[in-house]
Amino acid sequence: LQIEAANEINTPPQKTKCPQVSPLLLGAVKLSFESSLKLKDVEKDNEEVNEGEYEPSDCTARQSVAILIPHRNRERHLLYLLHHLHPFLQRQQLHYAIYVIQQAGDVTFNRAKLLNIGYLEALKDYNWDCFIFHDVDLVPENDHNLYVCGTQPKHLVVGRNVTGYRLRYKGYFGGVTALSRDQFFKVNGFSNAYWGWGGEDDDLRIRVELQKMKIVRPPGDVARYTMVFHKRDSGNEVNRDRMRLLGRTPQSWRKDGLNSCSYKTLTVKRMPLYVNVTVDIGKPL
Ligand code: UD2
Ligand code: MN
Repeated sequence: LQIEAANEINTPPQKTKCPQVSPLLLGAVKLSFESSLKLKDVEKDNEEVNEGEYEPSDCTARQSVAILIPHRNRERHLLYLLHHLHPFLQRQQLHYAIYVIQQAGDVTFNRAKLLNIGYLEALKDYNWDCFIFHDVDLVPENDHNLYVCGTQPKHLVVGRNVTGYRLRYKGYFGGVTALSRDQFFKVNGFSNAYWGWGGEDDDLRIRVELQKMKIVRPPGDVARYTMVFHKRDSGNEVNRDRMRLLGRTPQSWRKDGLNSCSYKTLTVKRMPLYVNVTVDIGKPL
């Protein structure tokens, strides 16, 4: 009898799967961008987050999701995003972690390559089901925009404040996208060849289409974002080669992507609210 009683104490309470629709969702929320906001405040508001990672305590999340943010020199934007994204993801009852992939040095920025690296590095920590490729300056306005993956790749940004909340062009695949581990692997990730601004998102769309997958989007009233105002960064000048590169994607995608992504990890810092991976990604050929 005593042994049985002891066993009972040691058995953790069984968690059930989180509900299909989280009861915590709020819908459209008013976003704030206070210039007085400090990292310490955001850390204090999110004490249940451990080294960028969180899981619901009372149910088992339906998906494990890695949020990948390419970054250099946008600290203020990162702070606003962390401030809004942590509670947003928790209301969706997800098991998630946020990774910030930081390009070292000042050679031309390469968003796509940083995101490939994020995928490869995050998989060293955990076998994530789903990856969200996320611009640092886009804050989701409505938590019905679910950060989970489905049977097809998803584009989560239909509209932004700066473009009148309308899709920029047919086939537009920029800003925030959700691909499962397998979907991203199947397309060999992003191209590593896009240095500077533009084209890399269209390249990913072509890869997805070549695999006969179809991009899906949530309804326009849900897939809304506020983009924090910014000018073009120095070190991220328009990529004048992008049209030529896009023309070659059907020939090059098999050799240019996850399987050819070479880089040097300089540091992995586990901060309270995110994992910071700083990398040397080399320079354009
Ligand atoms: C658009 C797309 C973006 C990407 C880009 C072209 C939307 C909403 N976004 O963004 O996904 O396709 O065009 O490359 O359509 N970054 C830094 N530091 C830098 C430069 C860039 O952190 O110095 C990161 C940051 O996460 C930023 C992202 O790269 O959000 C895209 O750069 P952007 O915001 O300057 O470009 P934008 O708004 O035209
Ligand atoms: Mn932007």
